[in-house]
Amino acid sequence: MSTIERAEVLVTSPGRNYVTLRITTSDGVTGLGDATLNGRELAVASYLQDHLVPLLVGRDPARIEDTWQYLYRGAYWRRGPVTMTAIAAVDTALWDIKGKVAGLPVYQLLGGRSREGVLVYGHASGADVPALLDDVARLRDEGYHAIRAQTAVPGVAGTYGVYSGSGVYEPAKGSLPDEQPWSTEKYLDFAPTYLAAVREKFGFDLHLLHDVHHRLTPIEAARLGKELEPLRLFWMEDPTPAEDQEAFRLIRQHTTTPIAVGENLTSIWDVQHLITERLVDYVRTTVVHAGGITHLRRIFDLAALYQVRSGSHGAGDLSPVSMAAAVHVDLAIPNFGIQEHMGHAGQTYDVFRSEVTFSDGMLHPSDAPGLGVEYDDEVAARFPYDPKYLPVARRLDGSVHDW
Ligand code: KDG
Ligand code: MG
Repeated sequence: MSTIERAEVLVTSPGRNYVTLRITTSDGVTGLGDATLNGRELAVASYLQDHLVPLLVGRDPARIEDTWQYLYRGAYWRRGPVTMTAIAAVDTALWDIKGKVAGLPVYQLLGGRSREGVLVYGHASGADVPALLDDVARLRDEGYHAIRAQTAVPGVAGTYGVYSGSGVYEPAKGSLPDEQPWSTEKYLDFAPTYLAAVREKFGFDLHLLHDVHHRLTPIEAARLGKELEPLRLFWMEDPTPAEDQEAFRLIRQHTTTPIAVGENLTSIWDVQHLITERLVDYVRTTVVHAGGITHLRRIFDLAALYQVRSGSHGAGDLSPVSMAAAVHVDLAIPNFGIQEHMGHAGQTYDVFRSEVTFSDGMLHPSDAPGLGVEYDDEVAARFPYDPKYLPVARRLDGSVHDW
């Protein structure tokens, strides 16, 4: 019987920090799993190195479900981003290995294609409305059929989602958290005007998305959703902090604007009521933060019963290993909705050589066995870990707000 011979925790920073688990079997087959938790990278690296790697060596790599149960139930301490990201890395690496052993891409192990490609949305942003409109045009010309729009709110420096300069958007910076001002009043007055400007210029033949990024109370979110109804958004994302499942009922009672939530939720229990009480339309949990392919599939299967669709998070802090795994899952599940696709810095792809391709607004996995991503140790060694924090938001009176 093949056994797990080695599990290595790899930390590198090609453009930003990534933590990766590489499992090697006694037959010499390797599998990769993303273990990146933005701003808390080393906590997951330690959880893996100090607590999970000793449990993996000698196990049968084919027993993915049993290993998942062993690491989740067997730990007594359950859920939470650090635990679930560490378990996800093990799970993803084992699916990669299973695909390589079978000689099949992972989506074939999940039941095969349910669609021709994975519809993705790109990120458009700008310091002001004209810059945003230019950015939407750029993405449309690149072939995107779905675009998320974010613009700086005048008088609110450092608004979430706005690129400063060129390259890939990266909110994590600085050896201490950047503190950014926030005004709900200014945001609520301004956001509907720029989303309307996008519709006015580009019409309705484009899926338009917007991320509120947890900033509103339920009644404020209800007001925004209602006001945005004529713009027919694909979704309004994270309108209120996601851990309060009950809060979504109030939003729901007031608006038909579709709601997406879940990028920072990590288990089926965190989305249970959102799904079973039909409080949201899209669940944004990911392979990397919600326990790997095994657990994400379980969440999406629950969602399918309630006509809730997937819309997984795909910001740059999810490594190309996560993105490849996401595309395999997205291709296979019946209730796929959309996949976020922010892209990565050029150096990132030098470390993670991914065979995922983009064409006509969709991502496609390769047919290589496993996930189709290789890790280059030599290039990775050129990019040492670089500590960074996500920002903290403060209201104009100085009190801490949700970032
Ligand atoms: O690490 C946090 C980011 O991934 C998050 O802020 C990005 O909200 C986000 C999104 O929708 O991509
Ligand atoms: Mg988001």
